[in-house]
Amino acid sequence: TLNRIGLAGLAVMGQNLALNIAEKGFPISVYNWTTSEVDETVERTKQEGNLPLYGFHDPESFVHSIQKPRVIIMLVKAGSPVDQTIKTLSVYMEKGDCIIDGGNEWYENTERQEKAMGELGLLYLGMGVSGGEEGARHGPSMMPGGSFEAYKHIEDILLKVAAQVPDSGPCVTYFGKGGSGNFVKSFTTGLNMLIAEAYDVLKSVRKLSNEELNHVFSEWNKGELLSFLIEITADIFGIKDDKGEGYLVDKVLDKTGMKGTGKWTVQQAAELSVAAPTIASSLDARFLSGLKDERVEAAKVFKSGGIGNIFTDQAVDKEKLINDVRQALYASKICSYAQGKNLIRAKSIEQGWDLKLGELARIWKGGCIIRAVFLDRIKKAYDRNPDLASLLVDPEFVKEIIDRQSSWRRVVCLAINAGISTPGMSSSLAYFDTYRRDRLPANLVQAQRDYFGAHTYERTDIPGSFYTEWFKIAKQSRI
Ligand code: NBP
Repeated sequence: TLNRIGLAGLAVMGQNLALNIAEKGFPISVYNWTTSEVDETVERTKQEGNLPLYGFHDPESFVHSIQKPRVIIMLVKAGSPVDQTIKTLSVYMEKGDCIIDGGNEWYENTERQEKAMGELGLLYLGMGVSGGEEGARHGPSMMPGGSFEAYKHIEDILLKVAAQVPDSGPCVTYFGKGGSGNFVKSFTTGLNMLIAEAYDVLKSVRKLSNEELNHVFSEWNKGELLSFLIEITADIFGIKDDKGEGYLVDKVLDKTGMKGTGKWTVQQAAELSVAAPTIASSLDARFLSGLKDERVEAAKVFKSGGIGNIFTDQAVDKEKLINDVRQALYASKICSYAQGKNLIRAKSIEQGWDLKLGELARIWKGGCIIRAVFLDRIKKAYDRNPDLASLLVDPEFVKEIIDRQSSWRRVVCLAINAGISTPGMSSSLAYFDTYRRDRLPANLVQAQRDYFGAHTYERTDIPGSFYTEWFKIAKQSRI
């Protein structure tokens, strides 16, 4: 008998997703171009309860072992491995069969593949899969985009395999046309930087120990900040160094790695003219963290000039500070999501994807790295008003920001005075303070532009476009 589905690419994600699919009762064929991974997966299947998973060492028998119309999920590295895998498999596939790329491919490549496959009569889906190894094995969040017909072939499997969240259903939905699923997956929020800033203020200004930080973050994870990232942050502060004294976090080099998703997000924001300062500042912070040697030198230069690293302030009330930092983190997080949502909406309009922002928040609630109760609030905001201009003006969020703004300002001021940079929290606050003002100093910028470049300006009182000979008038009136 033929199997219901196939999966090619048996590294971490592929193996675990294949086991998950088999466990949900869908017989699956698996293939990897290096055959040892095929045997390893089959072996694991035996250990995990004889699931209906069948290994194949050559692409032809793999493809022919699957029911028509065939559906094959690929989980290989983005870029040329995807091209090569498609080339290898598609020669044995027939009209109406379907390939799904479950990897982190850039959305434009997905659209290119979809077009090329269409010419061969094959259907194509780009499906972001979130949740890492754990998610893939026990329930990921999945973002399929592309051919709706292809989605329908596999919908029953996806609904069972996805993370299941009580009261909100499986964490999967058909996203939209083209590369929308991949686009949304590659998008980042900069939240881990905001959390790192909260840590910095508590540790550097008020000298909280790792034990205290472990306690603080565990408490935070019981309230409005409850999320995967806060949970793992609490865990990190509790882990001792296995190679020496003290805690592991203090031995980790302060240099952040990058996979490119932050850069993509910021590039897209710039191209779509969407302000995303919280996300951009997180990317900049990563760039600066990479200059470890330069920073060590700079610290020496300024220390010898009399400016130490930071100014601690033990006089600050500890409990009050912890409370303020929690509120500042929450308010900044609202700004980060407001920017992210506006960016996704602008892209959806540009591409004609018709993405539903509320649905998007729903399917992120389980499995994936940003799962959070917070997403429920976002979903409700878009349920109340699907055309919401910004999360910042949803009545519930307005209330939450107003309640938190004094704490937020206190934390940013404290950090500035202590000489600690909090780029995410500060730029979020600047974003909020810019967005909520009905009159900005942009009048002066526009006047300058008209002065030096005759770019014209609009007036507040009379409709139309105006030009003034600023230079001529100024020359006459200059003192
Ligand atoms: P990797 O991203 O490390 O990719 C390894 C897989 O690609 C192996 O199966 C490997 O085969 C295969 N491969 C390569 Br490399 N070159 C190939 C080629 N030319 N032809 C055919 N196969 C080739 O694996 P992963 O971490 O499981 O991730 C898979 C996808 O899922 C990636 O796009 C990744 O970005 C994405 N993703 C990963 C995570 C995560 O937590 N790891 C989370 C979410 C999404 P080989 O073993 O024979 O070399």
